[in-house]
Amino acid sequence: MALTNNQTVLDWIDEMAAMTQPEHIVWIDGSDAQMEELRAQACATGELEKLNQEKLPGCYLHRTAANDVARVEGRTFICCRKQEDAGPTNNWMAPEEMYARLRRLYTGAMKGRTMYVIPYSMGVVGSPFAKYGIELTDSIYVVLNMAIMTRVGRDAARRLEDDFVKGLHATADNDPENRYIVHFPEDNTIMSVNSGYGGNVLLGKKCFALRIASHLGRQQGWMAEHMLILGVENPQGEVRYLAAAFPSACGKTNLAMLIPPEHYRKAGWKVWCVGDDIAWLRIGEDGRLWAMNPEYGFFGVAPGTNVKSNPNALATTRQDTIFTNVVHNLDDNTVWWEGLDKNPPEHAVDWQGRPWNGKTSSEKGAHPNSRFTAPAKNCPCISPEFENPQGVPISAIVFGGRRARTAPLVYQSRDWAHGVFVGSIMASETTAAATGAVGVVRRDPMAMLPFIGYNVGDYWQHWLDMGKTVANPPLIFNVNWFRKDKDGNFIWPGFGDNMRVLDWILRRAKGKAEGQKTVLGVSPTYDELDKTGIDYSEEQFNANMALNPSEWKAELESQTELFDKVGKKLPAELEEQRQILIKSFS
Ligand code: OXD
Ligand code: MN
Repeated sequence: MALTNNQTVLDWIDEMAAMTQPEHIVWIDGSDAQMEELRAQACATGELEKLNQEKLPGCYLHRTAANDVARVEGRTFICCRKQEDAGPTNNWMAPEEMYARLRRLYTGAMKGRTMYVIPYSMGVVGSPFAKYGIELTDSIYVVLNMAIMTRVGRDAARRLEDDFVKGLHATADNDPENRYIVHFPEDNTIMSVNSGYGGNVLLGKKCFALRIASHLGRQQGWMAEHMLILGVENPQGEVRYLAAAFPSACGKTNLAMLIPPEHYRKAGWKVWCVGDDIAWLRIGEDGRLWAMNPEYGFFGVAPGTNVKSNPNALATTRQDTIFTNVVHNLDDNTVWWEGLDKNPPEHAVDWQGRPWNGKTSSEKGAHPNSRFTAPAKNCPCISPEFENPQGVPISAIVFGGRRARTAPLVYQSRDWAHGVFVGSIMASETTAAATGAVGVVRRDPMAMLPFIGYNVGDYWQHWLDMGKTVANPPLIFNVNWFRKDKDGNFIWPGFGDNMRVLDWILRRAKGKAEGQKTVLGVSPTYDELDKTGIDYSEEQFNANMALNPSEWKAELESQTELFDKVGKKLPAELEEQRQILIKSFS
């Protein structure tokens, strides 16, 4: 039975059903009974495998096709009327041409299958931030993942209005040659076909909460960003919030769930996770920037997650979690991945379903982009403000990337416009989260390169404009946990010790740390950085903070490639910032 009376919604569903021709249509009400029934069906067909319910209650395993394991940026499109509005960083095709191409792929694609109608909310239902959508899909895996990642069911359905975000996903033949992830921002529409990988098919996430939402945010005066949100509570019980943008698979989940070093904990410091991937930011009545995590769960990278790197994430995945493309340990029907522990199972199945012996095999058992989908409420450090419909006020914005050289551990930008420039020149070594070469440095402005739903030049202008509208803008910082010394070792210990850097950032935000001026802005002095319990000499600090003029000149020079591509849409302020820096390094 339909969960809404909204005629626009119902007409659209009829139209999509007429095209895809499913045998059945089922509305998702989000009830436990319905979810349980779907899990049982998926287990019966082999789409899911039920894991050891004593060790991992409510947990399941899924494997995607071997050619369908990451976001496909080359097949992701922004289809707006004018190509210029999609800009130089997006694939574009005229909407009518793309609709016609997709129509051919969707026609009859759900024959003999069930179309699930998932009403969902991005954000707490009823919150001033929240936005509502429907995803139509023929995949139970998608339904179950959406039910973890978003707020699905009746409450969301009640909020659907004519401006709801339409999403259509069909598994079709899972043909990589005909795989498309397409956004029509002018129609609030997302269409995904021939994939089953989360980032391509959980349409609430990258497609809606970043690409469509960034477009809406520009029109409506707010921002959708690829950012974690965390709260740092001091021993006096005051909590200050940061939003931080890092490219995919650069440790956002680890930072969002950070456990402070022992002496901080003993003194009463706590870190609260509000979100690990996406932040919607809007200006509050108090003139500050407020952030909300529109998601309801975590779609985290499994490899490397362990009791040391991220005990909170690991604890989060111990129940009601769907694992994708990890190792299946057949001895006790649990899961394993590289970097979980030093004891890989011998009697196991790898991410492609092949027999695998972790002690003897030279191949990886889990795919490097294997994932867990886990409810946010499982997280031991989930913020008490996670469900606050108003979100949380942001004291600092942090940009970062994975850079073996060039970028120092941390610096504060001179002001908002300079901070926007710092975000615009972000670069990182590529990871397995998207298809393509891994480890190559690529420009990834604000970690949003694959997620900006419109012209990157307009996006930067929107950032600059927001800074002028927020009466009390947060300070903007840049961090790099990944700098290496001349022997190729990481200089900074990272993980929980990143707390020491957050501590300095928040002291700056409160006007409590003097810092020292550098060409890039303000950096901590050696003394200002807490070093209790770690070996971190002044020499290491200097190596970590060093600004090598020739590396920086090359860095700023290489930025011209992207700036030139942006052409006349490039805000003059950003080129001015670049020139100022080039001069300072000359
Ligand atoms: C993600 C990504 O899955 O950025 O969060 O790829
Ligand atoms: Mn992400």
